[in-house]
Amino acid sequence: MADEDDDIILSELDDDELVQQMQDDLYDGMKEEVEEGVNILLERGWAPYDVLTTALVGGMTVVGRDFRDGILFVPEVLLAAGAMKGGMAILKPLLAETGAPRMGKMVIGTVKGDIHDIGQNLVTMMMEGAGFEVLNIGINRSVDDYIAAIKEFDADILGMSALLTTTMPYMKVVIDQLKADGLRDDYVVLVGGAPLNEEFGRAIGADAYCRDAAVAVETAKEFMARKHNQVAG
Ligand code: B1M
Repeated sequence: MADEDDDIILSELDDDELVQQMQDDLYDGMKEEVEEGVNILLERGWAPYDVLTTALVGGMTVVGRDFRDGILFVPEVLLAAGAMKGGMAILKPLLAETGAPRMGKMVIGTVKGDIHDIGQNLVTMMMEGAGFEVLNIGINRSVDDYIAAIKEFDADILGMSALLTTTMPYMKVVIDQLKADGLRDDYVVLVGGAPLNEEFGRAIGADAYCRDAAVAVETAKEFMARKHNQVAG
């Protein structure tokens, strides 16, 4: 039996201590503990979005900093990512259950050469929560994958994610192909990912750069409202 002095009973911590402990557990890749923490915060009446941003995204920010500084390495970051996904899986149905009318359809995926998927999964969850239908085509997606998906899904919006400075230029390859195929004006193209910025979004010909999932939702709503107004007018 474990030494009880070393055991931390998550449910006995106050909210601040619990969030801190969850961030530590996420850092250490302790999926079950992170999941338990998520459930406790929800039971205490926290909004799913606040649990997501404060406890999970906050924890991953620390992981990212230490990964950059060479304190953490890929295997540890993978464990942290697994713990984050465990927490996100609990929140997903709650974020999606707004019962909002369908706002529009979006295809999203991470570009070729890039396997980071936490951010785009989060965008997917938030968009679904806001009433969008989302087809998430996953990671390492080629221009052909994107174009096939937007046609098949009859999407309004194409979302692309990139987390590496080496993969973000691929977004332009996709946009250029849309132009070459005469399809560019049929879709709103939104891009996001930690290394991007507004200037990059403009330079590659995207409609907008989205700093985070909440901005992606707001931006998508704005573009859909404009589209509906155009149709009505
Ligand atoms: Co990687 N990695 N990684 N990694 N990794 C970064 C991105 C890095 C910044 C770490 C660092 O050095 N500080 C660095 C990139 C440096 C650079 O390019 N300048 C890096 C590196 C170098 C690498 C490898 C090359 C490491 C190696 O192998 N030596 C390798 C590359 C693999 C590949 O893709 N080919 C690699 C691998 C990995 C893991 C597999 C271990 C793991 C990914 C696990 C997974 O995703 N399933 C991983 C992780 C977890 C990270 C960090 C730590 C965290 C990323 C994350 O999930 N953040 C990351 C450091 C960091 O970003 N601070 C890092 C949380 C997430 C919620 O945020 O993804 O930014 P983010 O998404 C946000 C917004 O950006 C925005 O909304 C989201 C939610 O608010 N957004 C969008 C994102 N996509 C959007 C799309 C939209 C709209 C908004 O469309 C409309």
